[in-house]
Amino acid sequence: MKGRYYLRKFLREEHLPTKFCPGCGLGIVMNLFLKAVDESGYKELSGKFVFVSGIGCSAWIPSPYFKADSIHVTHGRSIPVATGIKLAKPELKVVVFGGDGDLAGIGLHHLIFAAHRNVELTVIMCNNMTYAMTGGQAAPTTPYGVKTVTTPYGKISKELDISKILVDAGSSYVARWTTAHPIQLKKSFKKALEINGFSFVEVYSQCPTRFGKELNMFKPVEMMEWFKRNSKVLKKGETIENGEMKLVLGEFVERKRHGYCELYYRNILGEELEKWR
Ligand SMILES: Cc1ncc(C[n+]2csc(CCOP(=O)(O)OP(=O)(O)O)c2C)c(N)n1
Ligand code: SF4
Repeated sequence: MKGRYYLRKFLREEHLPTKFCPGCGLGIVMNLFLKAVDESGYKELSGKFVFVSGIGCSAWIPSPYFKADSIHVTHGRSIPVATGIKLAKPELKVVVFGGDGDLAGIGLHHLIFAAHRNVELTVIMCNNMTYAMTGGQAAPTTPYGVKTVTTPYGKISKELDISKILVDAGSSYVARWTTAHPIQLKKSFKKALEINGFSFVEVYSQCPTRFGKELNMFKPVEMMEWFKRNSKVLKKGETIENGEMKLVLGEFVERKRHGYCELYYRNILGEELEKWR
């Protein structure tokens, strides 16, 4: 733990090591998120954060590992539960962790409406391009042409660009990186936690066990090198169109909008939320 003092602060050591496969990207996401929390000045998670997740490998990032209140809910339903928690306890940071299947497959409509309403949540979507926990079925995010157990002839639809949809839906903050871009990813986690509105960070994360083999990449590092080779960081002013490159990365939007919870308290309950900031 030397040099990783924040892990001791925020993780329940009795549950370590994690159950993730060796080389899985989810450990990188967990580590960088906790570093971002630490650098944002939080001394502890408990009493400040609530973590909500559905079902899937990615949903196991916060619990049982984080020293904080956390809840696992039905597959795909983390956003409505998180919204309810935020409305009842607006003083808490409510953070959702989930996979692309959970958030962008079965739960997609919840995600779009949370962005549209600008609910003050931070949502971290680990996109391993597959349903890893159940054996590697194709997800909406699986790229065109990739063979999986449910697309034996290769997927015949294009991957859904979730970040783009959530920019259009009205999110306050949207960014996308890969586990091979740790500095940018940590910075985006910090920004997402700071922003008062719906913030979304998508992370391409390697699943060597279930997805790597579909791409003939058997080592985690091969997938991370592939992320680097096949990605493009969007420059200021460029649009989020997926052109010739597969993985378009960057901070796609950062804007000020009133949050749903703030407006609910002001317009319906007649209370100002400023006192909690
Ligand atoms: C309502 C319901 N449908 C299906 C399942 C089976 N199931 C569990 S996890 C999962 C997919 C998980 O994929 P993803 O969210 O991408 O997470 P990953 O394991 O890839 O991190 C599915 C289909 C379930 N638990 N509940
Ligand atoms: S199956 Fe894939 S996503 Fe799940 S823990 Fe293993 S490597 Fe990670």
